[in-house]
Amino acid sequence: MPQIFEGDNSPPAGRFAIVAARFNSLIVDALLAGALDALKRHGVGDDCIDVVRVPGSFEIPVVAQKLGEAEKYAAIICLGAVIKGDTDHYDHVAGAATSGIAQVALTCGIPVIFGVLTCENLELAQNRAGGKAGNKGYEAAATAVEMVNLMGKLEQTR
Ligand code: INI
Repeated sequence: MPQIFEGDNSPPAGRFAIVAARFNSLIVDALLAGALDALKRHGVGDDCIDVVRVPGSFEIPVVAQKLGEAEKYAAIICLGAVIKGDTDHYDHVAGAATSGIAQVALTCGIPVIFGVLTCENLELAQNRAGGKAGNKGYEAAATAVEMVNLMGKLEQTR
């Protein structure tokens, strides 16, 4: 039998940072509430969570990178909502946030979780921020917990 490594939902070790955009704050505040709820349910105390607010999703990667470089956090959870408008601004903001967040994860070597909604309209975003499609902020934080536990297990094999 091969050895299988998988993260689980047990209370994770270490600190968590959440970087949340203020743009589309009605949506992002709901994602943030979901993320905090998930961390609490997984046994992460408030004293182990730092929340950093940034103007928009475009600003998330540089702040996530600064937090990652500080080597204080087990994971960083990025929350934002990019909603399509009349111009192609959406594509630029969504693309920069997506590739920037992915890059920070690889540069810093910790889980940097992509909890940025990219939606055609407000209704679709509402569905994903506590509506009928669940709360993607909650899911992002649950993913962070699983990944921290997985990284811990992989660390033990070194
Ligand atoms: N920022 C978002 O987080 N979501 C959006 O939908 C959005 N739109 O559509 O413009 C948005 N723009 C602001 C952007 O993130 C930066 O804050 C701004 O461009 C300054 O750098």
